[in-house]
Amino acid sequence: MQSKIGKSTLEIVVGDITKQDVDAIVNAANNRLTPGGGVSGAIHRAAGPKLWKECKTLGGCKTGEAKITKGYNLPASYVIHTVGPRYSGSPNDAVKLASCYRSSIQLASRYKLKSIAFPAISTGIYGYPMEEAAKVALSTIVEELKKLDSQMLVRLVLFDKNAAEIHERIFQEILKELE
Ligand code: AR6
Repeated sequence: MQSKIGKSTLEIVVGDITKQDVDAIVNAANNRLTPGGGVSGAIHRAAGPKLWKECKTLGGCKTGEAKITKGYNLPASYVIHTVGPRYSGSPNDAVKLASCYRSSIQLASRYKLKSIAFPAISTGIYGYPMEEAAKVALSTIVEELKKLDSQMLVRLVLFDKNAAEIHERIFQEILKELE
């Protein structure tokens, strides 16, 4: 599904983030920006070894912050690396997760990128419950897109149908509140 938010568009799809033909894909990274497993391992495998070479020069990344590299062998020109929180059940988890989405969109905007694809940050190895994470992700993306002067396509790429359905339901609820 997709919907207009201000001048921009937010869409939810089932798919593989490494295959997305957008200006930037977002990596659910760790603080040292090492390739790791999960979506990050898949992105590094698809981008090739030059991605890790560039990551090594960046001095890591703090939780909730974002750094940008080239996309190398990926269809996307750039990778935005952001580090989600490990789920602990404290209110700070949502603050940090929101900051990942906000920082990534703001970085994309500074680079004048027109399209960005996100995975569901923190919902794998870092253990964030999908529904709780979806609320934070979608409300933050909507908030950022409303503020944006330029046009941007934000695509949330979920790995399976169940995750996509959760995101679609929560997105509908947020859209209703916006009416
Ligand atoms: N495309 C889209 N989504 C994917 C893909 C893919 N190719 N592969 C997995 N997912 P995770 P985290 C989904 O664990 O929880 C790494 O080792 C997956 O189903 O990749 O933020 C880092 O180095 C899940 O819903 O990220 C860190 O140490 C979501 O992507 C740590 O894992 C995120 O799962 C970060 O953990």
